[in-house]
Amino acid sequence: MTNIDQIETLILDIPTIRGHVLSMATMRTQTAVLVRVKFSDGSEGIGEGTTIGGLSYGPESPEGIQSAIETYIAPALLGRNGDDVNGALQLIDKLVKGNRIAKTAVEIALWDGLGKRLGVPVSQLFGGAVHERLPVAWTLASGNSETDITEAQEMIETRRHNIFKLKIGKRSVREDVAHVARIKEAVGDSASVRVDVNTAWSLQDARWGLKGLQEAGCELVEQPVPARYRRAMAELTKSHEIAVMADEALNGPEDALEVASVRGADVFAVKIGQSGGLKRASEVIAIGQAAGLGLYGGTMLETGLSTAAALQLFSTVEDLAWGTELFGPLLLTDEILAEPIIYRDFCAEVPKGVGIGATLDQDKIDFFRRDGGRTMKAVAGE
Ligand code: MUC
Ligand code: MG
Repeated sequence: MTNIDQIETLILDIPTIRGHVLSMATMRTQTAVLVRVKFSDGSEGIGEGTTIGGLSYGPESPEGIQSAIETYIAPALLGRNGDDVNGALQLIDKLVKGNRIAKTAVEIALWDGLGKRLGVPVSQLFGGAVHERLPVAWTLASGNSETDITEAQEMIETRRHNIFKLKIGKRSVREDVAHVARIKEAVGDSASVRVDVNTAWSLQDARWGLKGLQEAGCELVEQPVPARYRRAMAELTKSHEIAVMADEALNGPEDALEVASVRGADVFAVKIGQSGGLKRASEVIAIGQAAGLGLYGGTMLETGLSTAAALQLFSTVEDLAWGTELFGPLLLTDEILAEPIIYRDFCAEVPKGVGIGATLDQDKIDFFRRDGGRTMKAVAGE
């Protein structure tokens, strides 16, 4: 039996290439919690959990993610059979409520270790990849329309992205609609323009907002109202042609079922971190498919590590009608993978190789780690 011998965590702070202006926060760095699981046969698995803008996006902070893993999740897993991923998930769900991002980081490391020991990519553990590459959106969020237009045009010319998600909700609805209309006019039919309001609007704002966005040629609006406003989401979904996507409303399969049952969205933004891991994300996907909803591969702006894990899962999904936004590594000033994910022809390539298909660049980890060298360790038998 291959036991779980040791679980280490550390926090990285990596600057972003520009300020990333969202309705609730402006990001200048991204913080990632890395997990390394060591097994008794010498194999290892790595995983990562991120949130966005400290505690401004959701209820888990990077420090809370690290603490949940160190204090509650790691001690429960030490000494268990490393191949029994489902058993580990059941145990963690019993002992730890919520804390989905912390669970995700650990679960990815377990899948990665299992894939490496079996000599297969993680996609194989989910039935096998049906895509080698997936379309990737870019988020325009400089806070300035002119800068966003220049950025979009460069992305189209270099064939890196032709799907753009605009972050809105910080300014008035009228100003936001004008901003979106300018960008759509500048890119025309060469790109798909979508927006993410990150819950900033009231239902009243959203009624006006969706009307204006639709007239401006915007194709989709993500989470216009707060996550708990399911009936408002249902009303907006029913009364406008523009697609409505649920993001913050989807914290795992139970939420997915409730949103689907009130028809509170046309599209699910499936995020591995928000779902509680690859397995729970696959359950969210199954519910979306069964309800006839569109699917989109979302991100919590992870580094290449969990972006690779997300690509493994999404590569197994037959129809991701709205593509993905797995551009996290491209928003950061530096790469932490020894072999970065390849982005070309408007797509991200699914990493080849075993496990999640990611190897860390140790020099970069040493450079960006917050603690300057003090890894937190839980060791079996101690
Ligand atoms: C979100 O709310 O979807 C995804 C892309 C991006 O720029 O921010 C995230 C979060
Ligand atoms: Mg979103």
